Amino acid sequence: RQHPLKNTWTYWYLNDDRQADWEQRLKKVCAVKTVEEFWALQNNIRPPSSLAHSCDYNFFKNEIQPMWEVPENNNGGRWLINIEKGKPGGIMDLIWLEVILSMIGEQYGDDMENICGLVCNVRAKGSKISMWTRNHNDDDSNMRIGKVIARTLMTAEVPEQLKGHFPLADVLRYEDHASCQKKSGSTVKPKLTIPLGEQQ
Ligand code: M7G
Repeated sequence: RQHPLKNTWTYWYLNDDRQADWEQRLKKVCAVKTVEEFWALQNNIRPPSSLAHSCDYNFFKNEIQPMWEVPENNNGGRWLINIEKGKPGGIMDLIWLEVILSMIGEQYGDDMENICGLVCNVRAKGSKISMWTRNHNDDDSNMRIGKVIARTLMTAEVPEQLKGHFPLADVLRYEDHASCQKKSGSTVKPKLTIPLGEQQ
């Protein structure tokens, strides 16, 4: 007998075909409804660090499509974790897995309703992992969510060879999607920030 997850989660992949339209590059990989299905997929899919630059992974809740245009995201925003260029790939893979486990494990209480999914952008200029939330104006909910992400990163078990890279990130920044669409990510003024490394 399998152990059902509270929500169904879908893995999506964005390929690196730069000639194609962005929406055509986005493919649904697989949906998981149980703990066992999740690990069967996780153990067989390539980790983000082995994707080519310009590819993305998305891990989204229920039927939510990982794009700005859909109703669940068009008033939304994201908690952004920047992964400095040059960090070992294992850091990105660890953050990706730990934050996914916090979502499928329903660590966010009532704020789960505000969570849409998790994105990993694999980029030569520095990769990004971000949790998308539905309402960029709900500062209280977004702040509670950010604190759980921070705690997740600060309490993750870090393998010996990566211990020199603790904390796994310096700061979490919350940005609304509308600002990101207008400007390149690094110049968006965040609405909320959470420094890591302090008492969470
Ligand atoms: P990105 O992949 O979020 O960041 O956006 P990057 O600068 O690190 O690569 C890159 C480009 O992908 C955007 O300028 C859009 O052209 C396209 N794009 C990204 N997202 C998340 C969307 C989306 O949700 N919808 C559409 N239509 N295009 C998107």
